[in-house]
Amino acid sequence: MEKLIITAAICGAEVLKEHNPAVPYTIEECVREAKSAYDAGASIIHLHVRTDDGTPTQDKNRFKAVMDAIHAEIPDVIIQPSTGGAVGMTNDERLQPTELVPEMATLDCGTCNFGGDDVFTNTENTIKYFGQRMIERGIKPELECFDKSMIDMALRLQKKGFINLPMHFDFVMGVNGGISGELRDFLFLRESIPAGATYTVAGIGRYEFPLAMAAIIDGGHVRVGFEDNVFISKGVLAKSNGELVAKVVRMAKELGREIATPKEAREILGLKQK
Ligand code: KMH
Ligand code: ZN
Repeated sequence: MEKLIITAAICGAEVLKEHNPAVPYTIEECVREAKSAYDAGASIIHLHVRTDDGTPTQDKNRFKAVMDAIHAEIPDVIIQPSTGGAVGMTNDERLQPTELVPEMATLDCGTCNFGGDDVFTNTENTIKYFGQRMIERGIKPELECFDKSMIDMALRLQKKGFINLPMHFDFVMGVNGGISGELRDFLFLRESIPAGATYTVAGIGRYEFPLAMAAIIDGGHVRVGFEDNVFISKGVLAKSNGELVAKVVRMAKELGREIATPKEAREILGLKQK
């Protein structure tokens, strides 16, 4: 079986220090959390950035400063900026990190409720616009799907030329407004992507580790991190993103699945080697 790519979503846009004091806001805190995840076995850092007071921003200068600082510490790690940003941001605001031409970036494949009164808006035209931008800049999209319909959207837009092959999906499961994180729903999603595609699964909250286990067994890949879950076990806060990654590494080792280095992750995902 292919080696396991672990992505660490270290920061997110919604989770706060009030939820877990180790959630990073400053550049130094982002570097600390990225390094803890990398040292534990993560090969990809899914990145949101904040101003020092914790306000989410898509400012390209802030992204550059954080990405440069992470790469100064861990040069080979794959950094995957978010183009989702936070609910309510405009498309062009969200697209700013693509100006830095990262190896990868997220591409959100549909609109969904996002808890409370929030709606995370990604119309078909938005997805086409983002997909086209990523093709022009040679950025590999991680196709974030919060529901089955978003896989269908991605497949349709691939046929229309807005997404290149091979496709790499991220099943984000358990958002309040998206698909649940139950095993039957995981199987539904993973059976809905074409042969030749890869996927990672991001289980929100209590779904994080059960879905990681399912993907480890299935030959998929895994995303963990504070963006998705702040607990290492029921009621116990994780001390770092690295602690969450280390748990996935232990699970994989028990099941005989080896962990991919960044170089191996690039091979699996078809990225250029650095
Ligand atoms: N913050 C969410 C509204 C992404 O990174 O592309 C969107 C999000 C998706 O986190
Ligand atoms: Zn994100």
